[in-house]
Amino acid sequence: MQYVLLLMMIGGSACQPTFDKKEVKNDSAFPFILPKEKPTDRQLSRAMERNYSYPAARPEENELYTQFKYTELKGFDYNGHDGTISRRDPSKVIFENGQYYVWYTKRDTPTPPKGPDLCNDTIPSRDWDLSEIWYATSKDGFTWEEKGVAVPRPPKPNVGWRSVTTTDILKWKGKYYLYYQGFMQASGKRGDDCPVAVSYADSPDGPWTPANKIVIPNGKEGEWDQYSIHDPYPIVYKDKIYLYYKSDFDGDPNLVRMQGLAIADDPLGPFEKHPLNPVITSGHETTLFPFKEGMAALVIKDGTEHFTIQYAEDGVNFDIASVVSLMPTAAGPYVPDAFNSNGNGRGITWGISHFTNVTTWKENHAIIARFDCDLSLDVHDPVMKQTQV
Ligand code: AAL
Repeated sequence: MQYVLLLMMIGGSACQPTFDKKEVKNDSAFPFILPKEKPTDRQLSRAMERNYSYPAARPEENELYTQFKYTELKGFDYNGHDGTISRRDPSKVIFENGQYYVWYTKRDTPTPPKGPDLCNDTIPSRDWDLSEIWYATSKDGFTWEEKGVAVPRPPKPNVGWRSVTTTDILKWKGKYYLYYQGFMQASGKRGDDCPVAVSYADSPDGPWTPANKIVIPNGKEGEWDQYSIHDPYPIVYKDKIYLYYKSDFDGDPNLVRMQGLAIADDPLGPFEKHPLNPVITSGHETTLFPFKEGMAALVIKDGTEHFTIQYAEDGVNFDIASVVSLMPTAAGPYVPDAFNSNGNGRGITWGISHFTNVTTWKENHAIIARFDCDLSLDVHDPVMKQTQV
C-alpha cells in the first residue's frame, strides 16, 4: 500500500512529462540577461566561471535535464507485500520479437530477510540473498507477464551458488549475454565482495548456459575495486563492449562507492579495466545510455555528485551535465540503441526502476516500477515512438 501512495504522490499517471525544452528568448526588458559567451572583460566569481561549463544556462534548455514520473506496474504478485517476494535491480529494457524484455533479481523465500546473524540455507540475510534472475515481457511497458527463471542459482561450488543478482543484458553478434553478481556467501558475511559471472543464449527467452567462470574479477589487493564488482552494465560503443560497474573503497564503517569501466571484444572476455578507473566518483547502481557521440550516466543515490546526470564525449571522462531530483533507483532504461548507436546516441524516455521497503532488517523487500523521463533527442524517431504509449 505504501508503494501505491508513494507512486501517486510522485506523479502517478502513465503519461510523459509535460514540460517543453524551449529556446532562450532574449526579449526581456531587464538588462541582466546572462551573456551567451563567457565574459572576458571582467573577473568572474567562481560560481559564474563554473556556470559556463554546463550545457545550458537553464535546466529547461538542457538536453540532459529531466524530471521523473513513476507508475506502478501490472502483472507482478508480491504475496501481500509480506516480504517473502522481492523484485529489484532490473536490467535495461530491450525490444525483441515485438515485445519488451526485462530481467531482474527475484527472491521468493519462506521468510523475509533476517540479517547475517540469523540467515541459513533457506532464510535470507538481506533482500538480494538467496535470489535468482527472472524475466518478464510486455507489449506496452506497463502490463508485464512474468515468464520464469532465466538464471537459477547453480550448484555449489559454482560462482553464484548462494545468490545470483543484479543482472544486465548484452546483445552481441546475434547472441544474448546476461552479466550478474555471483554470491559465494550470504550478503552481510562479506558475500557482497562478489565478482561478475555471465550466461549466454541464442534467444532472449533462453535457455541460458552459464559460462561458469568469473568474467570480471575483483581488483588486486590495494586496488579501488578489490572488494566487489557490482551492477555490471554492458553497452556496445565504438564497436567494443563497454561494461560499466560499481565498486567501492571499503571505508570503515562506510563504503565510498564509485563506478569503473571494463572493455572487451568478446562477451566472455577478457575484459580490460580502464586505466583511468574509477571513471564516475558517485552513484550506486549503474545506469548509462549512448547520447550523441558519447555516453550519459544517471548518477543516483551515493557520493558527492549524487543526483546528477553526467556526460562523457569519450565514454570515459565524465562531467556533470545537470542536477536532478527524485531519480529512479537502480534504473534500467529502455535503450533502443544500446547495442548499435554508432556515435549517434538518441537517449531514453522510460525504463524500470525499483523501490525498496525498509522495515525490520534494512531492505525488507522491493518492487519494480516504471519511470518516464525526457532524455531523448528525438521522441519522434520511429524506434523511440514505440515507447509513446
Ligand atoms: C543493489 C546493487 C547490488 C548490490 C545490492 C544488490 O541495489 O547495487 O545488487 O549488491 O544492492
